[in-house]
Amino acid sequence: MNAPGSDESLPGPGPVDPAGAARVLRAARDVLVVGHVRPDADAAGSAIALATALRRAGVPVTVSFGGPEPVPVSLGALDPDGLVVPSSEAPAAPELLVSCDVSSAQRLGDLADRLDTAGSSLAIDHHASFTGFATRHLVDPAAPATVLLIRAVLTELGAELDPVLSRALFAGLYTDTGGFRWGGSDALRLGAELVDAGAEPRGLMRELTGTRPFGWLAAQAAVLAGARLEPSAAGGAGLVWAAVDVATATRFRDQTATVVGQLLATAGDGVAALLTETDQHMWSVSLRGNGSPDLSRVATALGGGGHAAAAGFERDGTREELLALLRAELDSASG
Ligand SMILES: [Mn+2]
Repeated sequence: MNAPGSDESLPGPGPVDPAGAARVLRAARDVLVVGHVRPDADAAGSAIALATALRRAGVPVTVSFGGPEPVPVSLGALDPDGLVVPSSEAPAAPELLVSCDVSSAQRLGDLADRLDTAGSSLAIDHHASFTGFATRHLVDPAAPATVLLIRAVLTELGAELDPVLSRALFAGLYTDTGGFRWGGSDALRLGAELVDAGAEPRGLMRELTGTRPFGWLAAQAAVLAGARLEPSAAGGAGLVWAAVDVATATRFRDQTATVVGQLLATAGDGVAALLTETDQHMWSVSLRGNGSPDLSRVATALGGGGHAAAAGFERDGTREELLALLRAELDSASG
């Protein structure tokens, strides 16, 4: 019989189930929990919920997100206990690195070096494009959000849902399912459980996405006025794209994410792309579609990843160079 916490009691490298992940987490004495760079609500909510439960279980834990970009201010609403530290303050060599909603090592940003310095790593993710970068992984591409996998791990850890955990999980669930448009009855059941445990959707979503500076109206109008429709792209399904220049992106850092949804609403059965210039000739591209062509395949070919209907990548170059690459990959994925 193995002593509690000894390595012999832990699952081996490779895939683990939620119970196996919980055993790895419970045995750890120094944990760094991270999400992907420029975290969305699924990455941030997953990381904060898991870290909150671990801290309550007496496991020393820090949360961080890879820089150089700061964490979107609005996600502070999910972190009332102040668990998140800047990546410059994240432990240099944690015993255990846990990544939430991270499909590839690149998506760890400047925290990717922790894969080498940490004692071991555990990835919890739902991307079809997950690359298998961690020592152990709990990955289910059928899960509509990483927070559903986190919920299963919390159950194994014996964590009781309360308003802090529920708000963090609900934020990820709501946003990654497109407001429960997909994810089916599992997502709705978890949503009901979280509301019963104290997630209050109206106030929460207003804190996360519902407020904008007044100046965003004019900036958004300019971005949308520059949108272009290319009917013959994506094998004839069409492409609607718009670009956010670096000045607008810097000024309205947290506010641009919803624009790609507006583009998609006009794309019919085609694809929407929002190209955001995060730095001179450095682009972050969000892709949205209807499941076909497979945007995960398109984004992966261009250095990113994601899901069939929602994916993204980051790349340097001119806007025209990126569009040319995108058109070519969309055609090849549509063929
Ligand atoms: Mn996600």
